Amino acid sequence: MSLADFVVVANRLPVDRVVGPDGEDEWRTSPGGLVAALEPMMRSARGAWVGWAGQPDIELDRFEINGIDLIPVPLSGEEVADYYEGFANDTIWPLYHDVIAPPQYHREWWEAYVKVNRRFAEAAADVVAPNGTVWVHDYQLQLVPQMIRELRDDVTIGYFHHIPFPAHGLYAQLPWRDQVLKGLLGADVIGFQRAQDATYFLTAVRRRLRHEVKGSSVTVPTADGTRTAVARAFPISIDTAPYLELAARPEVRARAAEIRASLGNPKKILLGVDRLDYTKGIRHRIKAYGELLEDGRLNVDDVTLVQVASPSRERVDAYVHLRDEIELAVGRINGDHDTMGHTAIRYLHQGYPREEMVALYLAADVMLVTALRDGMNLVAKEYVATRADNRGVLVLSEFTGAADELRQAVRVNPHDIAGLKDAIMTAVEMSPAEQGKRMRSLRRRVLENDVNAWSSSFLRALDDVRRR
Ligand code: GDG
Repeated sequence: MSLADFVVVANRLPVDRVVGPDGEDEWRTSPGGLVAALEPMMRSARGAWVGWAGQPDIELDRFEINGIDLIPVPLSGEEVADYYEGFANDTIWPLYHDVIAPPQYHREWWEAYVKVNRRFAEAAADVVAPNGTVWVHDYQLQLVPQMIRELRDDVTIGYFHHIPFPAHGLYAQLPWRDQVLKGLLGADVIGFQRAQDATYFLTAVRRRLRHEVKGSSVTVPTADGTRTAVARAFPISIDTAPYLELAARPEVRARAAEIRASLGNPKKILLGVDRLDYTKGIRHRIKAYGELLEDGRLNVDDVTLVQVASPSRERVDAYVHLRDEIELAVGRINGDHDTMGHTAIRYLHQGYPREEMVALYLAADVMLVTALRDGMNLVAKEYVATRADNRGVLVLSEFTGAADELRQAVRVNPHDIAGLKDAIMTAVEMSPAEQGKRMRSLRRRVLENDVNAWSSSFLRALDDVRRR
């Protein structure tokens, strides 16, 4: 088996199984910013990607796609239920998003999490070349850094956390809080989205494990002395090139005009694009918008809210309830306000190809990002990247990682419905000159700090550690 100098470990492999032209199953790379950012590195440095192929109960051999070596980690149906839907998405996800939904603590989920994390760690340790580099991704795999270190002391290990890290008062709820901190501290560099996340993590390390913390460095005791782990912010971004390219394509621009026309050419189109998740503040957004129609500050002949809520985690109870609540609210608002020619909310519980998403961004006068808690929020950055016309307004929750960077957005606290209503009105009524001024500054920020800048800066930090 050939070894890899650079190994990415993530819950999912960057591929989807599709039915090919002759009815045969085949694999297609799933496009995403992470893949785009890592591809050059993967190709130049004998790279491999360790992850689950997305289907339970299948054993797959190592395979190659577009020059990337893929190492599938098998999961049984029960492990998907306990490790993935259970511990990752019903314990860690709600706890780390400030308990917007109550986290469920179950010992058998934790046991599955430990077992599956070990499987990922072993797969990575088997494939990494001597003195190679492993980059572990996200909250499904928090124990993997330390597990790899125990198996392979020679490799440099990075970990990036895509979601928020909670304040100590909340984190302390986790029955396995010390084990998770130790798991993460197996990495040489632990990256977070915001400076705040890194601070919360370092506070937990100091208070729970009593390790010495100086600035962003932690002194971690080892069997034969100590080592240093660094925890700091590396705000993630998007691969801007495909967004710029799609936004300039005549057929995508024509599609944007077609979308406007099919909604009855309202004066203003408001847009929300989210996975259907309770962290995204979709209910708060819809409530504020419904009240604006009710109050007569907005009129259904002039505005439409397009809400794309792409299906997500449909076997987790909290998501089933959320969907019911949102659909009840949408139905009520539309029932009260729709006319034959105009709808208040065009609600779409569907996923779309990227071309259609870009057409929607181009059609939207106002982009509503009202997350209650969000590691970064890439939708905000995608909207900004596509607006080469320097028009459009981004309404952005201060509880997103993106808010640290996108200072020229209209900032909101989504819990404050009155404030959210005022922010929506500010966006709807903003003059073109003001839109242009803000959008130019937002675009500069996103175009200069794209996903390649993010991965380079993380890998540079890892390299610094290696040299030390
Ligand atoms: C996690 C963190 C952090 C959505 N619907 C469709 C579709 N999307 C795309 C969006 C965007 C991506 O999915 C969602 O990214 P977000 O950042 O908004 O949110 P999460 O999925 O929660 O991601 C988050 C991120 O990791 C990266 O570190 O920013 O905070 O929670 O790219 O465009 N894409 C297509 N069709 C859809 O229907 N093609």
